[in-house]
This record gives sequence, C-alpha cells and structure tokens, in this order.
Amino acid sequence: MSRRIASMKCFGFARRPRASWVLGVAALGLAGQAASGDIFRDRVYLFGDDPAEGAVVGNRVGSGNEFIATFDETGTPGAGDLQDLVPEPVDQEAIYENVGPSGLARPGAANGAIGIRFDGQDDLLAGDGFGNPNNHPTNGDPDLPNNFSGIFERGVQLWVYPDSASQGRFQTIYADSGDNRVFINEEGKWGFRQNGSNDTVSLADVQYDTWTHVEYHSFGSRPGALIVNGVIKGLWNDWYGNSASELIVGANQAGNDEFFQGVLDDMSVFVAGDNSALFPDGSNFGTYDGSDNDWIALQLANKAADLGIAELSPGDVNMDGQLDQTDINEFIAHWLDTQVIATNDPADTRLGPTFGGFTWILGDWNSRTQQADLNYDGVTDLDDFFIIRQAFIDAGLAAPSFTIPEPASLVLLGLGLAALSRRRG
Ligand SMILES: [Ca+2]
Ligand SMILES: [Ca+2]
Ligand SMILES: [Ca+2]
Ligand SMILES: [Ca+2]
Repeated sequence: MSRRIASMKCFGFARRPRASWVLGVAALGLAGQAASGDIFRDRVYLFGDDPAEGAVVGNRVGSGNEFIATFDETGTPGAGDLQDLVPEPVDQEAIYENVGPSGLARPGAANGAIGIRFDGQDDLLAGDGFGNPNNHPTNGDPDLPNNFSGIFERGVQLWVYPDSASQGRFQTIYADSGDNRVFINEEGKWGFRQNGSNDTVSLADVQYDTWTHVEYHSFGSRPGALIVNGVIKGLWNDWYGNSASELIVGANQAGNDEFFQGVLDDMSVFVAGDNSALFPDGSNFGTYDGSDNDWIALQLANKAADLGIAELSPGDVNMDGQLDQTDINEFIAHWLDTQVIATNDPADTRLGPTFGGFTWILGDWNSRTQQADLNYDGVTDLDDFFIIRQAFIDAGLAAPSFTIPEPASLVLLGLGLAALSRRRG
C-alpha cells in the first residue's frame, strides 16, 4: 500500500529541490490566504494554485509534477521543511477542481483558483504529521530550520465544501495523528478531537454544497477551539496531541474509512509563540489574533473593498473607513464587555455536549463586531484602546482620550496613562 511508503519518508528529507520557491510564493501572493497577522504558517497547501505543481482542472492530484504531490508552499528547498501531501493510492481519483468564480466560487478565490475534490470512496492525501509544536520531530536538529521547542500554540485552517450526497455519513476532514482531527458527524454537525479519544461535537450545522471555513486552534496549554466561519463553536480543555504519525487529509488516520466527499481548499498549519529567549535557534513565531483566521481576514478585506480603500485601520471600531469620535463612543459603550464561552451552560447554544464544563474568555468575529474587541481576546479593555490610540496617531490625528465609565472614579484616559496608573497604585 502506497500509504506505508509515505510513512517511511523521514522528516527532513528534502523531497523537492525547488529553486523557484521564493519567486513562486511572491508571484502567488499566497492567493486567497489573505494573510494579515504575524503567526508562523509552517505549512501552506494551496491545492493546485502553485504553477510549479502543474495542476490541471479535472486531472488527478499530483499528475503534473514529478513528485506526484500537492505542494507545501512554505519552506526552503533542501531544508527539510517542505511537507508535501501525496495522494494515495496514487492511481485514485482525487482531482483538481475549479474553485474560482466560474467554478465552485470559493469566497475570496480569484479567477483560475484550484482546489481538490475527494470522492468519498477512497481518496485521501497523506504527509508528515505535525502534532504539538513542542514535540515536533525536527526540534533540536541543527541541520533543520524551525525549532519549536517550548512552543505549544498550534492551529489548522482550511475551506470545506461538503457534497450533499455525503449527508448522513461520518467524514473526517483531516486527522493529524489519531489524537487530533476535524470531522462532520452523521447528524451533520461539525466536530473535532484534541489530544485523545473524546470527540467534541458542536451544535453547528454543516452547510452542504457551499463553502465553510473551519479552523481548529489550540491556544497553547489550553483551551482548544473549533472556529466555524470566524465564530467559536466548540471547546476542549487540553493540549494539542503529540503524536508524530501521519497527517491524513480526507479520511481517518488509518486511511481506510470516514472518507470525505466534496472539495477542500487552501489549508494552512500554523504555530504562534516566542522561544527566542529559550533557545539559540529559537524564534518569535508571532502572536495570533482573529485577523489571522482566513475567514475573518476575508471579511475585513471585503469591507475595505466595499469602501474603496486598501485596508481597514485596526482602530476602525465600526468599520466605516473613518477614524473618528464614533469609534471612541462605540468602544466606550462596550467597556469591559466580556465574551464568556462556557460548555456547561445550557443557555449557551453556541457549543455542543459538555465535556467537563469549561468556561473560557475568548474572542472571535462576534466579539470584534459586537463589542469593539479589536484584539480578539474576548474583553473590551485598555488593550483595545491602545489599538485605537495608535491608529489615530498613525493616521496623523490627535491621540484620543476617553472617560472610563466606572461609577466610582471617572478617570480621563489618554496621554497620561502612566501617571494614572501611579495614582491608582
Ligand atoms: Ca513547510
Ligand atoms: Ca487553492
Ligand atoms: Ca470608524
Ligand atoms: Ca480585547
């Protein structure tokens, strides 16, 4: 079985000496990724958009290149960090699909964009697993890049177009080891598994024959969240699983069941965190905020396009293309608003069955649009005001101030923040 051949490939083996990598990525502009944050995407799978891959709509995946693979766009030729995905078996029928405006019209897709269709019978893609970054197999290898030791934040995101003919079947979207996966269950709900055997099924209904963006995100030690179209729909209370076994896309870990039927596109795998102070070869892999979610990034880009501007200011609370007093007012109106997400609250219909009863404060598209949570951390506080303030300064406007709407002490905030903290301390 060719899957076993893939499993024998060791980490660090440079499968693709592609000297044109830098040019290729620059030319692509990571089309459709709408990358806006500073997280580190260690894998970007465009599923056919890289010209070097030789994808032709209707052809089998990998048929246009000598590696019989769909390419990972992030890495350096010969450095061991290009983790391609190989269709298995190689004569199966996973095929390139037109996902541009004239095809399945994935949100944000440009003319000519390509994705991959899975038939729900036997199609899958296989590659190196990634697991918890702290336990990544290449950590500490002086000959390989990306020492993730001490890094625990891990996320995966992609676009999914489930075929309605697949309704009623359990389908695995991807499985990174047996411990971590995202799936659709028999009842048509989105779900995920993190570090173990418990499946968390959300209350989010799968929409068939249309596109949905799904992110699975382990925020470090915990929690882990399932984010569907930019909104948190499921939580789990554990680390990201450590197993370094294969990554399977489109089927279960064994590659023999739970086949996905439909089209997948633009999948990326990321880490965040900073281990530069811990290890000589460590790095700052960035800080995640909601704008790193490709669905949210697309909403922000679309709003800017509608306004005829290049991009929204990070301090534009009401997203109207202007920085003015209305942004301050809206921020003040939501001062200390907090998005509490609890799995044990029967009244909270966002989440599914309770596993232990977890309560977390987290941000998403809802907290951004409904409570002025500019940094997507779930709380509207001074951190968000600093974003507004810096945006005003960057735009050449006078630094704004505001009055904290606290009954005990009405305190003017602005340039005197340092003095303020001393007085209160
Ligand atoms: Ca890579
Ligand atoms: Ca694509
Ligand atoms: Ca505004
Ligand atoms: Ca905030």
